[in-house]
Amino acid sequence: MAHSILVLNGPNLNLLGTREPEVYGTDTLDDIVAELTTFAEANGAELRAVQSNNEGELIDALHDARNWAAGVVFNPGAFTHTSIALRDAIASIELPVVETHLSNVHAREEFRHHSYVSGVCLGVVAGFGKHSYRVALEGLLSHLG
Ligand code: CA2
Repeated sequence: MAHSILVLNGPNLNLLGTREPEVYGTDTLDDIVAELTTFAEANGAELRAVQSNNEGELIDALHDARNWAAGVVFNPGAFTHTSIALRDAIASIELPVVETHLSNVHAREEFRHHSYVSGVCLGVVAGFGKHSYRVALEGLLSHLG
């Protein structure tokens, strides 16, 4: 049976491809999701992608994932470094979540070095640009078997 996976993206990631290409690349979020969908289909998985700039909506999407998803690839954007509420949501849903970042947050400003969510995630992928999403999905699918 195909695994259903939520690909969840947080604040400002809807602007990908428009600014700061040296940090985040030139692909739009739609480009990344389209490429990831092709990879997922080739590997027996189906994706649903959600992006929100709103912390509460991200929490709602995680809660809703309990009803249909086998796991989550999640780039929480800057909420990574601020949100205990997202950490609690991830811990409460009891689904494997892979924290995913385009940039290597540890090679950037000090305030990006700490993540509130890493400790409740299955794994963390950072620094491979758009490829971080594929690596995260690959790891998640291997875990799910
Ligand atoms: O590297 C990542 O994926 C981040 O999650 C991206 C967040 C940042 O706050 C995290 O520390 C690391 C920011 C996303 C902002 O996206 C932009 C897109 C286009 C133009 C400017 C920012």
